[in-house]
Amino acid sequence: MDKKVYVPDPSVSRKSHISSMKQYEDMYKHSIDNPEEFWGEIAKQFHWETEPSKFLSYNFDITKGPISIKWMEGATTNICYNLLDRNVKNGHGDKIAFYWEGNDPEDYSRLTYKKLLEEVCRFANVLKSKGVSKGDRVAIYMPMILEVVIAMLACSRIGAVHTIVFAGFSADSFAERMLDAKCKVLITTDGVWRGPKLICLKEICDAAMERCKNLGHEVKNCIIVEHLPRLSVSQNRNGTTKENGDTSPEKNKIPWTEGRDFWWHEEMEDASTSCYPVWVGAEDPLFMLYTSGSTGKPKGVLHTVAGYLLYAATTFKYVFDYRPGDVYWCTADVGWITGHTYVVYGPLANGATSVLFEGTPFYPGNSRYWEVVDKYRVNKFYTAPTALRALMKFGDGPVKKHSLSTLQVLGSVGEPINPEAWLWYYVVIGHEKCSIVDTYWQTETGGHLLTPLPGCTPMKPGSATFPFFGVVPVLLDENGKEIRGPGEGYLAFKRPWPGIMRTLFGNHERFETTYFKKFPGCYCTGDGARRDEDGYFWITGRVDDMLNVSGHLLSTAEVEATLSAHPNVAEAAVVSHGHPIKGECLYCFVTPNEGVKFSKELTDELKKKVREKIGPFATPEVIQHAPGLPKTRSGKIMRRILRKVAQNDRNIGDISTLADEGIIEVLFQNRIEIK
Ligand code: 6R9
Repeated sequence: MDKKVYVPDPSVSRKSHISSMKQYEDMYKHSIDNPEEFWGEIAKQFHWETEPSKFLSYNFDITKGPISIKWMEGATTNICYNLLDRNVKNGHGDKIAFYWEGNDPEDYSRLTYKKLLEEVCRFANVLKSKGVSKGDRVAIYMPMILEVVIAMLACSRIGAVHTIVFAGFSADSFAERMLDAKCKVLITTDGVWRGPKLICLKEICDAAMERCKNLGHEVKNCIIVEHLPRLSVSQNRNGTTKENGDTSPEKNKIPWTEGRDFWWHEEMEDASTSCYPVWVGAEDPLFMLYTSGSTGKPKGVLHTVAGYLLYAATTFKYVFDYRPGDVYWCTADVGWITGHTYVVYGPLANGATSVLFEGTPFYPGNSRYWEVVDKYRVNKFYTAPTALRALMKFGDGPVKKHSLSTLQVLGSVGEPINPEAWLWYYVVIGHEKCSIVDTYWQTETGGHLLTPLPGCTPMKPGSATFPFFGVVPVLLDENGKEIRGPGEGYLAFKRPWPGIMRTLFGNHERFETTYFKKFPGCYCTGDGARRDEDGYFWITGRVDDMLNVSGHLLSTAEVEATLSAHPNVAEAAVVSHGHPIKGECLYCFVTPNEGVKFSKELTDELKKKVREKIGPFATPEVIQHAPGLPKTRSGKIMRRILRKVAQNDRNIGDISTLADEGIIEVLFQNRIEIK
């Protein structure tokens, strides 16, 4: 099945920015031969207060000195100015920047570019009044509401560095990040409804700020958006309560510290709607975002202004084939890099109209995504394989109730998309007329690295296909030797593209060691990949997830794809486990579809399938029932924990990124001993 190539519909190709592989190849070659000219041309559409003195300088080779990457050095600009003022000046002031769709379908609103600019200016003035200035770090712990975008852009308007922590992290994990970043101010909300569940964010923030204080760093101010007005019974600063018809007042009271805490709406009341942007250097920091290391403390990935702007804008334009009039929706939370680049910076840099969604795919029902697509006539949609697989479990019924006729481009990000999920996306969601863009990239890379282009790239289900402009991928073997032609190895990149991170905050040495030491001269992703006969790239997963069974090198992703291809399987994860004879063997975790019983027949069938598809050496040793899989809060399977379950080792280490701790015990209970 994964041999089939899906060629974009000619009617789509005719209209797309890049309509043939020939055109892609020419542009790609230009971006590599003359990056200065390629990116320089793109830079012209933006405002530069002063022009750069040098367009690109870098050292990617650690044996020759410290790693450094600089784009447009000497230029000054302001990213917020480029996203908002520039678009308003170009006549898009009344265009919708965001349609906001709340957790509750009855809750929705919209914001134009002009209004967004005003709100951003007001909040930038509020931040200034709290002593925030250029270079200061501001923590953001918020749900998907319009104020989160306002807060981010207000920071960038005054040169402050936002540090968003996904509002699902525990107080301790949040504190660790705020402490590392030495955040001066924190922006949050009183609480949020996630599906049917109410979460009091302010309580978590208080615990995190308390912990920071005990560890020697004080967050000076906390600004709180009142997000729950319809049910809120909140204690205001005079200690009085106001009630709006809620039946359980105690539950919704939020804790308050006089002098430190301020209501967003009260601060905004008198703030001016104009705020002159602070012109910052091209290489000044824009934001930092923590990403978990497999060991040790989280890494503060730092992105800078000019390069990130160029890359976010350009990838958004070409990968989603953006054109005026589009309604684009990326379901990612702003707490992740996808939310930064493809909910906020990329779309706004293009003057696009987006949907900002607060809810979940399952509330109030399993067709919520498709309802929202029809409601706003979304034509470009971007989500994660984990969401697709979760929705596939309920069959086609919830989808079929909706037209989805507006859809043109469907994006995927976060994990390899297994061919079944790809086909479901293509056939059931996209009605076989949409281009699927399987975008491979990382927090560290700022934007897409490998991806098909709509209407252009012939698609193979599960392949992230080819490099984006300016990106030079290589496959390396263990000794750093380049694998040319078809083959499998470590995925690395030979030179910087504008959106690559510049350092890990406060720890340049860790930055160099983690990404540049193993293969001098290359940025090492930590992922494995395969290149097929046609030059297509296939991500095989994290290199830690590779295994060697009786001398055969195998990626767990291949086995997972085979298992999840079974009609009764919803999801599968595979880890390696020590074996006295084979060296390593496959230990598999399988989640059956809704209503399917996990039986011996099923496991026998699955083993047979793997044997037929991959080879007898890959036959799973164990297939364990997993009612659920341990996942990060952004939906990635944590195979590290599964390895511990397989080994019966309860010493599972840092689980701050784990979404549901409860599942671990269940998995230990269901564990199967290898005979
Ligand atoms: C954007 C994002 C990065 C890791 C990356 C890789 C995996 C992301 C993928 C993919 C296969 C894709 N990954 N996209 N694997 N195909 N299309 O997810 O950033 O959270 O930093 O994760 O995710 O393993 O190294 P981040």
